[in-house]
Amino acid sequence: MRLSTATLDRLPAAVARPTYDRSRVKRGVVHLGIGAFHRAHQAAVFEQALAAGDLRWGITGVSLRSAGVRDQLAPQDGLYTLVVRDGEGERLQVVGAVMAMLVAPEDPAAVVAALASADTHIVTLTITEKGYKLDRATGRLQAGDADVAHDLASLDAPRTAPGFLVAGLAARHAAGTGPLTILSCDNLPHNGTLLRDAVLAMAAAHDADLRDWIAATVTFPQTMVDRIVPATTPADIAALANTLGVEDHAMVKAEPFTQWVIEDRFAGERPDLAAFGVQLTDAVAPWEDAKLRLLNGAHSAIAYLGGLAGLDFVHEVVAQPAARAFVEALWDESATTLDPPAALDIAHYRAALMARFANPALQHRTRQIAMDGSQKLPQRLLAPIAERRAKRQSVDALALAVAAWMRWQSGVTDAGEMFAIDDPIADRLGAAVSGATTSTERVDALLGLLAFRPDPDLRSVLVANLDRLERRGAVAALASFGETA
Ligand code: NAI
Ligand code: CS2
Repeated sequence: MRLSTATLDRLPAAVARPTYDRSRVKRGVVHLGIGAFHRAHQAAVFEQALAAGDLRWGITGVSLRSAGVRDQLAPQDGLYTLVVRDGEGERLQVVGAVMAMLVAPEDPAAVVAALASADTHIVTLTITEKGYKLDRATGRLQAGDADVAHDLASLDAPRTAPGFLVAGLAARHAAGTGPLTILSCDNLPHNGTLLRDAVLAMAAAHDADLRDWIAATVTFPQTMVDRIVPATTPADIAALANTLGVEDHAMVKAEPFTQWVIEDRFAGERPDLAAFGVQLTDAVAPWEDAKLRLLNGAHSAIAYLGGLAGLDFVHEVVAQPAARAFVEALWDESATTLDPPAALDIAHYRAALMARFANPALQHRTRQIAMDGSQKLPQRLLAPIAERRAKRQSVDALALAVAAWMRWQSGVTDAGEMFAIDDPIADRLGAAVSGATTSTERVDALLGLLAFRPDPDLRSVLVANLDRLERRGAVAALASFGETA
């Protein structure tokens, strides 16, 4: 038996559930890319608005690519369980905010209609770093991408997120529908600006007036989003079924910590976000830099070094004293590149982060974080490296982390286990590795793909680190890092 409206009253009393009348909820939010993170983060905030009696904030969830999440949620009337877990215990909440699900390739017109609806005031996106279809070095739409080319030629049945947004905005413009706020919730620096650039470039290719109208009336606030939400596993679903007494195929699991910082620049209506824990501010960048460089930078380092060492989970990596000391050294380096907000105490933040990584109940896979490294490294590790090198400062820990990403591209762990590289430019990464005969050539070829040019000193540090990883492995590299640091 599945979780659904009909089975809600069978759940144990301790499980929180919607107390508002779902039949009266309007759909004020369209979310593009309804993966695990949205369900555990933004949807939990809109759920609070609904629970407080503001029934404008139901969500239309859109999958841009596959039907998987719709197929999980539809038989459950959009209901799913948010499982919040740490070493101390577990809190269960059935969330009712997702009122409708669309699968874009099945019915692109329905997605455009949802974006154009007068009820829709906010669009949120979690489409991963690669979903923006921007060449980050030039800031232009990826000319060689077939879906981008399709949407640049016609928006009759869009394929990309920028394409859908422009088609929806064109319909709003034509009908004189009210203003719209579009919130990128991906881990990208200046995510609002990047999304705005992509949307304006797509619009300009179709209609200069539309482009100007979007530029003048639609807002794309910057956001910083934070909550560790590992991919759900079949074992998670089976364990939850034991507790609930019904099966929930759409559950998500998350840590207790959650943070959403949004630039206070809404074009139209919004819920009382501050009342639900969202921080509204004029300056998101200092929050974003701290999060991307400390949390995500360490995450990527843990993923590649831990993954090479054969460790499956983040908490297993930080349980190793050498790895923990290395993460602290990485933070010592990255922290000097930050200009933290007054409300952020870096020492406290670091201690809290380490405790979050150590959460044994999350089972966050190093391989999940290792995905899409080409899209993640620039903001997490390369930006702080460039800034420290510009001041002639050492980058020993950051360089070992980047070298671990390079070693990972060989597709083999230190124990000889082969794996596939999961990255939108996996082909080019693989060719860069196999086409090079020395570690120096590999460093040059791989960094070239990220449009990053190291100075000569940095280049030799990277080569030495990659050499060490190739010859002796991640465990030895971490141990010797501790000896020399
Ligand atoms: P997920 O794998 O559950 O969902 C990913 C979503 O992105 C899916 O809807 C998928 O269809 C869509 N997507 C993937 N590639 C795409 C492409 N090329 N074009 C358009 N859409 C595409 O992953 P999850 O956990 O929901 O994370 C998604 C993003 O959310 C992350 O990449 C990150 O930027 C952000 N995020 C995730 C956190 C987490 O801990 N899971 C925390 C903070 C931010
Ligand atoms: C992780 C993030 O998968 C990754 O790359 O570093 O998704 C991380 O879990 C979140 O940013 C935490 O907010």
